[in-house]
Amino acid sequence: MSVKTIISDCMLCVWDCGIKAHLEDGRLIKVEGLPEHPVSRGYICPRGEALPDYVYSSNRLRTPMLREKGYWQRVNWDTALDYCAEKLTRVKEKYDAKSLAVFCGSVGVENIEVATFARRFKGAFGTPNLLSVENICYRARILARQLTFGRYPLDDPKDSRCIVLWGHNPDGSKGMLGELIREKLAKEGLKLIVINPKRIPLAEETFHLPIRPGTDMALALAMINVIIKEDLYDHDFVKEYTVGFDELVKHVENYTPEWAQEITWLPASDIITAARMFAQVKPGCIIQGINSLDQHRNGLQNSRILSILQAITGNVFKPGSWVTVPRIPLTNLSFKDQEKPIGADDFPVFSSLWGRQAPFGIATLFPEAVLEGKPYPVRACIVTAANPVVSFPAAGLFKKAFAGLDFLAVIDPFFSETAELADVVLPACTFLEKGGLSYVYGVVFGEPFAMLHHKVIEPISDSWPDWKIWSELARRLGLGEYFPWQSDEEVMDAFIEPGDFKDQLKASPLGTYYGEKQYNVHEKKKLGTPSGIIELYSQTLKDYGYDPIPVYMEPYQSPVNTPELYQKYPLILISGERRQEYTHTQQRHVPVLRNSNREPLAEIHPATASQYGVLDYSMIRVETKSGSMKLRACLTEKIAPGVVSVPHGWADANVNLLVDMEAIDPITAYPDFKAVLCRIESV
Ligand SMILES: Nc1nc2c(c(=O)[nH]1)N[C@H]1C(S)=C(S)[C@@H](COP(=O)(O)OP(=O)(O)OC[C@H]3O[C@@H](n4cnc5c(=O)[nH]c(N)nc54)[C@H](O)[C@@H]3O)O[C@H]1N2
Ligand SMILES: Nc1nc2c(c(=O)[nH]1)N[C@H]1C(S)=C(S)[C@@H](COP(=O)(O)OP(=O)(O)OC[C@H]3O[C@@H](n4cnc5c(=O)[nH]c(N)nc54)[C@H](O)[C@@H]3O)O[C@H]1N2
Ligand code: SF4
Ligand SMILES: [Mo]
Repeated sequence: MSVKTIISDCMLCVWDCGIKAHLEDGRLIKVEGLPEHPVSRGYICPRGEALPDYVYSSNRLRTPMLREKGYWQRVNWDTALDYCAEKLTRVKEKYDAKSLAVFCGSVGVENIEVATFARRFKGAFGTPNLLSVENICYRARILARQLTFGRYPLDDPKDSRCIVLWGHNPDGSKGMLGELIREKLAKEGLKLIVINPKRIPLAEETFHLPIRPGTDMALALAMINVIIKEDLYDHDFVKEYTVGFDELVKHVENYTPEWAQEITWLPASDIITAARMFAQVKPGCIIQGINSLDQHRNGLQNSRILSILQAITGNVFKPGSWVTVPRIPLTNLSFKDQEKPIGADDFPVFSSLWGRQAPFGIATLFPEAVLEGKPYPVRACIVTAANPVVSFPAAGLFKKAFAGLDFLAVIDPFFSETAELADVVLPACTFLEKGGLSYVYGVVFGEPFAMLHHKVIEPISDSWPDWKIWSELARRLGLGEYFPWQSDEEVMDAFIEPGDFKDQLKASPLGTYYGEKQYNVHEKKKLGTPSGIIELYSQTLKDYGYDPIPVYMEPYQSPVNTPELYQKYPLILISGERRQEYTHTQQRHVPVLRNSNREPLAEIHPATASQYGVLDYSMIRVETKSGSMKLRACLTEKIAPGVVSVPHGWADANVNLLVDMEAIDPITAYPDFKAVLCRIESV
């Protein structure tokens, strides 16, 4: 028996933890964390440990599948790809190239190979329509920080003395951060503020503000009011490096803690304490939930106000605050769009900030483009590394749109719910079956670190890496010249120019730093904003007709904004808190994970449950004005009374049937996943 261990990293979710993959006779038998990995430091979550079961799952797609007259047939690659090429050619001739959309999920954004090839293909085909989770997930905060700082700084918790976990539960969504915070609490007496309608594990012994969902902006404005009134802001920093402070002072005058108390369900005294703590214990960083604030009709401004809070306390570009890292030197393999993607005209800041063209359109407008032909018809779609009929809001509408296309192909290692609607399904291999590059650490951790992603096993059955699928399809469309690569290695070489960095990566199996965190950049050079300094007041937003300083806005559905609806739906639904066992809609078929998290549960406070006669673990119906679903209740005092928290990603109990797109953010088109009015009843 031959035994082998391969150092690689897990790409099941965005954090890319280092792993040791143990093999016997070429078969993966065990996966452990990699203590030498400087970012994940040996951390591994249950999904990582379950990788052998995931990768060898009997649910894997083994060959391409073609649907003919309603029946699925296994076919070979030639048949499947010829069919796709013929359909795509027909759609292009009948409409034009831009009637094709390429749709990418979170893997399709984070995995450089999956993302790059999808992008390159759409460029070569001639459509500008790359649609992705960019406008439900991570982009709003990037944009908000760019608008404020002219670049994208990230929290630097290692060196912080005060951390604010704002709508973020690391134990569910970013385990290694939870470990780091616990170490700092034990060793360094870290001050931790948790702002969350739920008492998450890290809130147990620390300062917890159980806020009303969707009202974070009110809290932030009131904290700024206190910091200014009590003269706790960083005078020198504000004077030297920011623009718009005088306007900010006037702006927050009436946003007092007493005003915010009414709105947020938090006592004014706690708001004052939080403001003082954050302004006085330095360095400090707000670690913003990736989307608990952005997924709101005022989401971009929610992210902006946190940037302003960080700036006026001087917590920028210093160790332990928010810092930037250099960009990794990679070759851009995308084409420049010749036409505008859907949504570009209506969401100009999202689509092009200061002349930098975003390479994607507005995914939440996809149903409108398919079903109503607005702003022009989208008639064909290739979905890769995404399961939008479950993961996107207004799930019924998305399903209708995917079902209504002239042609739908899905590239996935598994037969997803979106694949069920397809004409052709193409079996991709998982990240363990291909080599690549892991570089997202700089973008999501602020660590300028990268490693070569080493292939662990051979592709299962007849599955192919994504690059090969796109390349072979392109060849059949006469676009082969743009896809000359023949192996994982050649693909990697295309990303990284030969030279020192490539040599360094190849010589470092455990990964390597490609640069250093950038401190004090504001002192050294002009920032990328029009003024060259930090913009508390954004003239850019003003010029586009948006608020230059964030104004508080109630969630669209709320006791205050829609009191009549509140009469009928007197509870607040929040959706999508992450669980260790699953990445979004994935892994439900992995027995060890399913055994530890069997079904979706609606978390409800016992006092709220008793008002509706709901017992623990009993079946309930959760209903919003858009739809209803059945699932079991989990009574817990951890969740604020009046709030119902439902996880996302469960195809048979899809919370996105309850979330609509009636009020999307006017700047980013994000939907509101987090504060929707609902009611519950026993069934
Ligand atoms: N296990 C696992 N990890 C993941 C993922 C996964 O699917 N599974 N997905 C990855 C991806 S793509 C993303 S985008 C991130 C998401 O990461 P996050 O958005 O940070 O998700 P959570 O850590 O679950 O934090 C959401 C928290 O916000 C709270 N919350 C809800 N509404 C509000 C509100 O209005 N205000 C405030 N202050 N808090 C609120 C919830 O109670 C919950 O504890 O996770 C990543 N990590
Ligand atoms: N209600 C609610 N809904 C939400 C959220 C929420 O908080 N609340 N969060 C949203 C967020 S932040 C996100 S990012 C989205 C995520 O939404 P999606 O990205 O659509 O969800 P996933 O389930 O991760 O789908 C990924 C698909 O990629 C496939 N896949 C895995 N590896 C590969 C590969 O190497 N190649 C290919 N081609 N396919 C692969 C998987 O099998 C799976 O079918 O969900 C969103 N939905
Ligand atoms: S799934 Fe778990 S082990 Fe894998 S990258 Fe994400 S957090 Fe790390
Ligand atoms: Mo996400």
